[in-house]
Amino acid sequence: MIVRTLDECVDTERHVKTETWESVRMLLGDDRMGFSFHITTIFAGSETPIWYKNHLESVFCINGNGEIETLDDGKVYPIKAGTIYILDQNDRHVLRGGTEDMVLACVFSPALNGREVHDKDGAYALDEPALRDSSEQLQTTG
Ligand code: 9YT
Repeated sequence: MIVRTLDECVDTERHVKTETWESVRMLLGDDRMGFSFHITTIFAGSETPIWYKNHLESVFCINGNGEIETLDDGKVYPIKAGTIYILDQNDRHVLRGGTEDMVLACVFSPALNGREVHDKDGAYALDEPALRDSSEQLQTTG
């Protein structure tokens, strides 16, 4: 079994920061689960175009508010604590932070490897290198 805490992962290699969001990647490809798990914060008032061509993603809102627009049909869905959205069609979308930061629990399949950030289309490549130092995996035993 693997046990980690959010506090142990914050401000390590697992913590990826951009202008509109930051994400703490608590479970990654080298854990060999077939999916990754992240706690992501979408900043209030921000807008992020995303198109995960290579990944499926499910996103559960823990706190805050915002909205998601699916670009193929122009539909806008509010997001608040308790909402899940499931990108089962590799849907092109825009994620907007609301009046406060939106805290999300995200699952990606296949797993991310560590340091991915969006490319020009808002996608992650499939061949990103894994985190380099396995001693930073913060695995707790015993
Ligand atoms: C919800 C979402 O897709 N946010 C962008 C960041 C992503 N969740 C990640 O890399 O952790």
